[in-house]
Parts: sequence; C-alpha cells; structure tokens
Amino acid sequence: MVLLKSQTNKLTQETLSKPAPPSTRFHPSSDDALHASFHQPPSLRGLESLKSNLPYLEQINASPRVFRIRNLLTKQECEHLMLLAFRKGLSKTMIMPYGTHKLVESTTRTNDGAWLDFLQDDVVRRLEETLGKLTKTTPQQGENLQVLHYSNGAQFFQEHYDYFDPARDPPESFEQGGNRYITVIVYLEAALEGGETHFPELGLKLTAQPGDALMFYNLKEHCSGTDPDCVEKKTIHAALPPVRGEKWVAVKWIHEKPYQKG
Ligand SMILES: O=C(O)CCC(=O)C(=O)O
Repeated sequence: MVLLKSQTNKLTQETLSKPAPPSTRFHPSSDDALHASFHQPPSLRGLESLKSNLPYLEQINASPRVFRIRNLLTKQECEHLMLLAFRKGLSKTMIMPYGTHKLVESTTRTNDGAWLDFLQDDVVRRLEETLGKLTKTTPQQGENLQVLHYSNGAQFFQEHYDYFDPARDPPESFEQGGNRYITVIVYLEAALEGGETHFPELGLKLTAQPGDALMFYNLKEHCSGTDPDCVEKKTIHAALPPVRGEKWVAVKWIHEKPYQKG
C-alpha cells in the first residue's frame, strides 16, 4: 500500500449521463466570505471561489439532489486525513447480521476503513464546520468521519442505501439523530482508472479530484426520515473497484438531528 504518494495531475474520469445544471439550491446562512460566493451568478461564483480557494457547489442532479463540492480540502489536508486513518489503524469493515451478536467481515464491502474522532484535530474540525455551514446543519448532526481505502483492482462496496429504511429497519436505528439526511464523500485520492461512485438508478458514475466531494440527499425536502415515503430510493449507490491505482475517501453522514452525544 502506498500511503502518501503524490497526487497525479490528471483530471479524474467522470461519466455524467445528464448535463450538470449550473444552479445551486443552497443558501447557507451567515458565514461571510464562504457564503458571499453563493450569492453570485454561478459562473462568477465558480471563478471567484477558484481564485480564493473557497468551497463552492455544482449541482449534478436535481431529484434526488446530488452535488459536487469543489475546494473543500487542500492536497495537504487530504494527505493529513489519510495519515490520521493510517495511524488509527485501517481495518476491514465488520458488520453484525440481523439476529446475531457476532461481528463478521462484510462480504458486501471489502475495503479497509478507520473512524476518526469527532472534531479530532484542526483539520477534521474545519472540515466538519465547513460541511455544517454548506448544508445548514450543525457539526453535531454528523457521524464521525470515516476514512475508506480501496486498493488496486480488488476492493469495492456493493450497491446500498445510506439511509435507514423506515419500512424495514427497527425503530432503534432512528434513536440517535433520526435518519441519515445527507451523505458527503470527500475524495482524498482518486484511482487512475475505475473506482467511481456509481448511482445505477441515475445513470451516473462519478469521481472527484482530491479535495473535492460528492454530496447527496438521502431524504426528500421537508420530510421526516421515519416516513417510508421520505427516503430517496434513487440514491442507491456502490463504490466500484479501482482498476488502476488506489482510492481514498472520507465519508460524512449527516443526520436530521444532533447525533453526537454531549
Ligand atoms: O467510496 C465511495 O465511493 C462510496 C462510499 C459509500 O458508498 C459509503 O460510504 O456509503
């Protein structure tokens, strides 16, 4: 495993079946410079944000809502998060199948992963606060950041939803913070080929440049996550295995209500 090899300059591969509408529906509340960029025309917003390295949004799909976030992390911050995960100890994902009390290795996802602490250090804190501002949520609504690593050729995460399914999952699933409202997948390193995040129902295979993120809403607008009609079924997605190179992402699940305790 190469942990901190330098990022390539290539543009990451992307297959969009639909043209990206230029607008964004976000109106983040009151954060000066960051939010000022949201009130400019999309073309200017992009240019200004690029010049100043401020994060900005591009809408990829309207329903369900899928966005790309540009300029979220610097290259150094991406490397820092990979290093933090490496130090924490990357391990295979374990699951506890329904009706059992035993952790077993998942067969539906073969990647390695590590959970970071909430607000673990300045870089993690800044990321958690920025995502809060962009999504009009609080950092406390987020689960801990999870760093995932997919090695060349083999590792994947099969099709799944990130939300808890009110029609299927037990009520306890919703006790801590309600349902998973938003998913943010921050690309720390993209594979040279393959490794896309695949949304089969939307006809989208997406990657992002390191430091950019994909973001999608698992729930419809103005809806309760315990209502079976509220979940966005078309957000079903998978992580395809890298064909060349390896892939690192940091995933943040943001809940409807505060998730962090204390
Ligand atoms: O790694 C990816 O592209 C997707 C990760 C993912 O699906 C998840 O963490 O829910």
